[in-house]
Amino acid sequence: RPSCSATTALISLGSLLLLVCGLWLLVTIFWLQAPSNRTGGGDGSRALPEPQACGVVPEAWRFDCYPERGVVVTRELCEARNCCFIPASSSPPAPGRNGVPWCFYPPGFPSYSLVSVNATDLGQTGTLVKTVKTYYPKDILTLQLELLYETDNRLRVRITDPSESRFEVPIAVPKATEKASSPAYSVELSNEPFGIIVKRTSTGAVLLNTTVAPLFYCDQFLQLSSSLSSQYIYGLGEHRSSFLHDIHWNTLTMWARDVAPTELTNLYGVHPFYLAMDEGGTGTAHGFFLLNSNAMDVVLQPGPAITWRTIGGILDFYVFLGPDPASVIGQYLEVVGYPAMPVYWALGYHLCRWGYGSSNATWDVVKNMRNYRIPQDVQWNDIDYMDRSLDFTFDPTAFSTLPDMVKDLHSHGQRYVMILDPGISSVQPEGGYWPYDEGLRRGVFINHTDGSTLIGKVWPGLTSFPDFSDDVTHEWWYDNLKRFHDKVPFDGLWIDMNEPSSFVDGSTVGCPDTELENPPYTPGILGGLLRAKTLCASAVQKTSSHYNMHSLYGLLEAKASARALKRMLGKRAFVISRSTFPSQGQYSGHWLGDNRSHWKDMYTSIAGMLTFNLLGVPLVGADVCGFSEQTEEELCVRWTQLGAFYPFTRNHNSIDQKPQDPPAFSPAACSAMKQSLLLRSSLFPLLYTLFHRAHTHGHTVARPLLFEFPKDVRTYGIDRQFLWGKSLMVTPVLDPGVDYVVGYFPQGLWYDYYTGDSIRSKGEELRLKAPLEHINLHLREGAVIPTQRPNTTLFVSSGQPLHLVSSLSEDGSAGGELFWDDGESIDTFETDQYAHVVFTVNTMTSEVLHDHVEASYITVETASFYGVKVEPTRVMVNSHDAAFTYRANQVRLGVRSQRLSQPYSQ
Ligand code: MIG
Repeated sequence: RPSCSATTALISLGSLLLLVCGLWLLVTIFWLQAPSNRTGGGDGSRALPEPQACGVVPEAWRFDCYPERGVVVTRELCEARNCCFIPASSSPPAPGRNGVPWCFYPPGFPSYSLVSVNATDLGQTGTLVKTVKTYYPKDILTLQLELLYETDNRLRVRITDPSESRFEVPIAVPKATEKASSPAYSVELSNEPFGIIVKRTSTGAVLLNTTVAPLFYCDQFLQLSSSLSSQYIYGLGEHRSSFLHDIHWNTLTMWARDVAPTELTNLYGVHPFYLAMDEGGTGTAHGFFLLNSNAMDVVLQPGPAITWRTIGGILDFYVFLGPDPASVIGQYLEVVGYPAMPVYWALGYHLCRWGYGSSNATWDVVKNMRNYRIPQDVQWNDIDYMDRSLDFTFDPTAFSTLPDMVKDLHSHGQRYVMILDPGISSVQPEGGYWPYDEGLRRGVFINHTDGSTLIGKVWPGLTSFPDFSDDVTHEWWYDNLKRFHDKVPFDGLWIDMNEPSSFVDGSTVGCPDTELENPPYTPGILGGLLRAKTLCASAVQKTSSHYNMHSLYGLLEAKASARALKRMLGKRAFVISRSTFPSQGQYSGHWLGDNRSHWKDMYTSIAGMLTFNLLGVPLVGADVCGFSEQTEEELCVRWTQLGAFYPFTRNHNSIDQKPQDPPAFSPAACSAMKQSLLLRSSLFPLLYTLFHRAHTHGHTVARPLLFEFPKDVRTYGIDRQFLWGKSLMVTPVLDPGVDYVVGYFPQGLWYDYYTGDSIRSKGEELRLKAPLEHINLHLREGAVIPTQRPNTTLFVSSGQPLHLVSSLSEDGSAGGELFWDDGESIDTFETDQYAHVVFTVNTMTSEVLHDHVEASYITVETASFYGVKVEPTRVMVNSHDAAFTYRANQVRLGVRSQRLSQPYSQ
């Protein structure tokens, strides 16, 4: 049977030698031999498309028929695929971007037909058939279609091979039991060629239309295209880009990869999900999620349209109807899982670097921070703490005092986190190495197809890689962690290099030459090969081949790590992972990887942070002050200020760079950093409550402006500002040498967070003062924000009374809430061990919605009200006169440690 890998022809093209499929010839033979296989109309010829037919396809709607890289696509090659060849009028829009395709599918290019449809309990099922094979091997000519009307706002579509089971992503998704009763969507099926059109019932907006290009379903080449409802597309991580994706011939390749964040390159994580605004600027939004873990290209083109091109698994996708952006995210997270509630200290200030060199040097940094009374909750160590880079060891000389340092951290209410890499040394160090020996004994490592252990190379040298898709490995991982914890009582884990990363391609002995290693089509992966800087695609894991499991490595390691920590410590797990996949937020947070100490990297971190909030991993931040290259003082101050508003804030630095912890800078810079960290601690009650909302409702923590102002198109591209929750707007300085910043203020009333000064915006850009020690923060009208007196650790500050800040709307009202629990017990919400207080200003009331012993610990000491237009003559708290001051529209009140709840009695 015709197959690219089986049959090749050498075509000489001027001085260029190209190896391509001998396809035209083979297809012809097929037609002569099997004409009776064809069904449906058509004259049976596969003549080249008519030039007129090609010419009518507008450039924006040309779907690439020749996506192979490194090939100069000629008319001959293109026509061998029966595609249209028209050299485009313009050159590619940006280097690395593949502009208008010169070779594209003609109208009527062979695709599947829908030959039968039947109703099912949950929707419909149908059969798709096709008679003409494509130019990729192993076409699956009969497919099963399943439409599942799972909820009123969620449609699921599965296209599978009815004759053979194919790989499916091993994450738990909800199973619907009855068909949605009044879906917000309607589905139309096109028979010939087959296509799905999904519309929003209320507006008729077309959210999906897959008839725009042929469907491919070969064993290793599955492709689905659709129109997009608008040019406003978000998500599709992990990539370095603006928050709003450029749809101008932008190919986003997905395949977990260890590489410093670079534009147009596949990075550490894989998230085939997008959020899109509907057409017409109505503010409604929808989402799309392709549940597939294989290497893939996601092509955005100006149609606007999208193509999903994956090399394995099945086509299994969801459409989420919103209708507002925030509900789209909530609906997506219902499928992949809400993020875990973080342990309270996860939200504190983390300090780290590669190359402290010794435990005493690390300890000195902590002590210095204490001397300056700069907040610090967590101290970290990078790989230099290890003995010869071996996991579960520490350097007996340079880090001999590590256990003492960790005890000292604990006695100061601080925590300790260290790095672990998945690569386990396979060379016997002197004295043996239990993790490897025991791992071999239990069979936890990933093997070659011949059953031998796959050996790669990472920091310790030759390494084997645990297969976290196997529960046996989880148990072994736990045992290792426990043995190490008995020596060094760490509190959380930093899991790095888990793409998984290797310094050699595939393995030390290479990889076999198989279809998995050399698929007929390879997406635009950095390095050009699936095995580039990772394991062989053919390597064997418990659940499936590494070909299918590769991009799940970080997810499954995080799952093993979180499980182990919970079991060992009996508290919520703290895990930060470099590689991520949908549902990651249930197990870990994420940092954005190896950025550089550049202003541009600080700016792009906002898009990264916002995107991961959309992807259900709200505990996210970038290396503050920059990882590689030398930072500078001004950058580091501005970055610490911005970082104070990352949901996860960690200053981290590469080896051989000068120290960049706050005391390493001038007194003025250090004090500016300290102020921003104190500010962050003071906002902990708000931040913690937002994480509760993320955990229970799938809300974002760091939130793009468009989520709160979806009707204001001017917010759609904003990624230099963001919100915490719905009300606190952060406008950081992202440029050197300025003492002002321009920010966009959506229409409404805003208050300067520090002064209470009001701004009434028509929806305009404003120039704000921003001296070096200042980060602009504004409160939107109608909010009540719980804050606390800050201290050097959250352990201390979280015991302080509340100060409530209210920003009155025009009619004098405001509202807010507080979630409070012991900060570290597992599942406090699920087991009713929490307090939930709602604040409402009209006359200000606070109502304990959910009472618990936690509520009796909370007291309110002071309150500010922004936007009180007339000086009051009297202010009363619980029918007693209260002392207050009035100045420039604001009332500040002493409440004298008012309890929010009666002392708790059971
Ligand atoms: O090959 O552990 O992204 O944060 O400092 C580099 C050393 C390995 C990469 C991580 C970075 C960390 C570094 N690691």
